[in-house]
Amino acid sequence: MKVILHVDMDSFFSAVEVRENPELKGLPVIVGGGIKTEEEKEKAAEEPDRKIRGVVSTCSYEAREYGIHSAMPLSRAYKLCPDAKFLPVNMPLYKRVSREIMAILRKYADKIEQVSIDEAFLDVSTKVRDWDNAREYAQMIKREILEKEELTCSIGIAPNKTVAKIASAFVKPDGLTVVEEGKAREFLAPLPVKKIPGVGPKTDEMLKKMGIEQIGQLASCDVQKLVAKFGKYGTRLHLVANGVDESEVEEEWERKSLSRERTFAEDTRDVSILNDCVDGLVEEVYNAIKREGFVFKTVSIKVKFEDFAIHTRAKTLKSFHSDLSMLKKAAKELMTEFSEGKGREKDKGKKIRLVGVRVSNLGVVDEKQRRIV
Ligand code: TTP
Ligand code: MG
Repeated sequence: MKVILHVDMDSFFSAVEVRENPELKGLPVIVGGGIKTEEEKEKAAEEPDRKIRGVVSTCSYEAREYGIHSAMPLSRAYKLCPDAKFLPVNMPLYKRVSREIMAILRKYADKIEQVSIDEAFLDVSTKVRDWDNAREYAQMIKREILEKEELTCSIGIAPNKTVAKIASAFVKPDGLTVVEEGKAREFLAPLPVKKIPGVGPKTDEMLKKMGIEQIGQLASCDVQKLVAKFGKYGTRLHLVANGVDESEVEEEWERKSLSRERTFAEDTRDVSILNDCVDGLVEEVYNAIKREGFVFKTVSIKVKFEDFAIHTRAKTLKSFHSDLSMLKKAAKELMTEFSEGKGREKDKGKKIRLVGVRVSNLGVVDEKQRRIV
């Protein structure tokens, strides 16, 4: 029997801030901004009200009641709740807490895979006797994190990773959801398809057009129909909807690349739309690598044409970089091949459906020693 836990901390950055400043308890707390590029510093000097620069990284559940969420511009959050406590991102603090939490989790797992700063999969198959025992085991983990770190988390328990991840989000904050062997289909059936990790607004809409809103409908849909629409991804969607996921918990958490992509509402060849899109994706990728403390060597652009043909172009730099201007320059250069029709003859004149920006060949800067590891 395989038993997988997915542990995800509740409103992580803001919960850490509240722990450090208990007077914030029960208040709407918003963490965001504080990523200071040279460009941002100049703008901030002109406009000293820091509250309205940048985006929300996360916010407390009290702030979520006002409709505030991650990635929302801080200016909008400020309008929705001007009395909220606005705090800048204090990454070194959250990283330290994250390391402590991962060290606690490691003791409980046969194998552990950290997926982001505040979440991890644990394979506990040999540690528990049955599903009731797995629940008690997860309660022990929650207790230890609460006692040692004064933080709550939500845990999903299931026979595989994807179902465990969906289960951890099912009850939040401070949740614990167990999906026993053989119960995954039943658990997933009533949930909206966008609860499946990786299903974004575009896929959600395409599925809606096929009359599929709940995971149960996806599970009973003819897999060939899904393949016709989504290619290989259709097969994966169908398996997941049926509660099937064979992927293993991978011990070493090594992020190999980081990317963002966007599908246009309408296919386009408009150079200014394409360039704006690349700029936006570059900023998102940049924020993500900053957040996770990465430096990069390789930048790639991916383009999907209207006929679904996918092409990529990559550029590898001589050394590691972490600056926005370098990323922007490389991405722009690569994009001109597509946007200005300098690419392959047979792609000329085709409209573009999707654009992606990726950084790979990643390194991590060791803050103490200021070197790349
Ligand atoms: P999440 O686990 O997605 O969010 P959360 O822990 O704040 O809230 P939840 O209770 O819903 O799990 O992300 C973990 C941290 O990563 C989050 O605290 C802040 C950071 N983050 C960003 O900086 N930007 C983002 O867009 C997201 C989604 C997260
Ligand atoms: Mg979280």
